[in-house]
Amino acid sequence: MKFNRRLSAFAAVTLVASLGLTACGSDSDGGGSDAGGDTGGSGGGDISVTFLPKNLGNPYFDTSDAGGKKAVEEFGGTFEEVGPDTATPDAQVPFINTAAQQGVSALVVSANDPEAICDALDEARSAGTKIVTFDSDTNPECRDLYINQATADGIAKAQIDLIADQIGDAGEIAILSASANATNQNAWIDLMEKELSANHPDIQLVDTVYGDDDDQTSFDKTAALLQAHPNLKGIISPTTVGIAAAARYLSASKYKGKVALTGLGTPNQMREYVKDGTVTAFALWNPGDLGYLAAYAAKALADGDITGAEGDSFEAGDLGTFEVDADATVLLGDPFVFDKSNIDDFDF
Ligand code: RAM
Repeated sequence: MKFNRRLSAFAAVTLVASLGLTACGSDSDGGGSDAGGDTGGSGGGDISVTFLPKNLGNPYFDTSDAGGKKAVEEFGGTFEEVGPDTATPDAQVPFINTAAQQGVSALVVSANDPEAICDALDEARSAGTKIVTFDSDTNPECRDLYINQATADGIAKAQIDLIADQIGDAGEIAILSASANATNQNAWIDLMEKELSANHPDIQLVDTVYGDDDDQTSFDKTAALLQAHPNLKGIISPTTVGIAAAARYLSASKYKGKVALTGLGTPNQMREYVKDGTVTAFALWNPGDLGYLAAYAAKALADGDITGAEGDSFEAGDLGTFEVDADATVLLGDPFVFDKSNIDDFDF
């Protein structure tokens, strides 16, 4: 449970400014990193925090990990970001093993699969490393804490409300997701399907395809979807990589303005498509806040201030005080909807 803020336009701009979150700031070179990669951020302090995103080269994780770096610098720890090039289930394992061998205080990871990295995480925990998942969880027993960007119900409902509004609450839609095993997208898709059958009887979900959080694959899957379903009215892409690639495809096609597109995107990647009329509205949270909160949670665990028990509370710098909910989960806030009236207020 969170006590003190939601993502309002004002707060987001203020926080973006205070975190220094311009488009993409991180230590990543965007092209993969060696498991023993460069140490970024300021040294000092005795807390070392390694961020391990689903893959490198995704502006969403550039922003979240820059938020984490900012937090680690604030508390005088050592920050590192490592990660694979592709978001495949076990690609993160060697990076987890290296972090454990290095004896880092905490590993902050967005999981490509709920189970595939659990053995490696167990070994790291046995070696004394605290495990914080953020963005995409593992099975709960594999980590100390999960930092959740918004409730899965809220994320699912926001996307269904958006597409229903954009297609007149009737017709065929499809989902363009990330990788097939992604814990976060799969939870959202499951809840979107339930929301459709409960409250939108005239919308038919005709296909769900996977772009693997890879730009070209997502682009190609969009083209294939449109070809396979000539009556498609809309696409939901609950991934920042997918929605940006789908928007690029639609904006240069005959489907522009005819097939609706919504989902989860970053304002900087989606701005041109909102302005050119390809996209009306989409949702997200502030990934910088998410990484910042995850880093402070990692510190609280490493310092022994919290164990992940329900009711534990900790300070997260500029974001204030947060409390641990059931299942060792901490909630950042609510999803936020971006459209042409507000998109220029954001820079991430
Ligand atoms: C992509 C990733 C990430 C997800 C966002 C919405 O960047 O799949 O896990 O949270 O989209």
